[in-house]
Amino acid sequence: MERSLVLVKPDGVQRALVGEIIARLERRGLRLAGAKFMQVSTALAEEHYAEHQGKPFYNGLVEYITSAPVMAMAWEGPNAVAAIRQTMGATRPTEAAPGTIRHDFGLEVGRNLTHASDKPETGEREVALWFKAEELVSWNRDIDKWVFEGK
Ligand code: D4T
Repeated sequence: MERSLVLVKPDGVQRALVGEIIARLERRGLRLAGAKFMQVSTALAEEHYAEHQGKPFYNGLVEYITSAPVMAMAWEGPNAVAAIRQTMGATRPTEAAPGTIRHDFGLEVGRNLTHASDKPETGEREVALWFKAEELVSWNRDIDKWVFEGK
């Protein structure tokens, strides 16, 4: 079972799209493992975006993610990382496929509404960065056997 960090970024929160984004992930069949509504510190933003340090958009990225609260979540499921990135759509909203969140609600890469982990290893690392172990819930959902083939 893979895990991915999902952030509804400040633009998604300010535009009241938290429920819409959660609903799309729930309907996909993914299972929520943790969630918290929070103001991101500069230190956490810098650690989260460490791989982009030195790039021209890095400062804007840190300013954007700390500019208002975010909804931070851990979602899980088989192939969760690929499934969630598909539901989010390409990083640039104008390159995102119709029906994806970034296509349906976004226009600019610097206001692309969500973050999702890009690889299973990144998912584990990012969930551990954003959540303490006791903030994550390990549970069996009654519908799991109708969504997860191996259950
Ligand atoms: P995140 O990390 O937000 O889910 O985005 P992606 O995984 O889809 O894309 P990324 O790591 O390549 O970029 C991280 C973040 O930087 C912003 N960005 C990116 C930007 O403002 N200008 C750019 O040219 C690029 C490439 C958008 C997402």
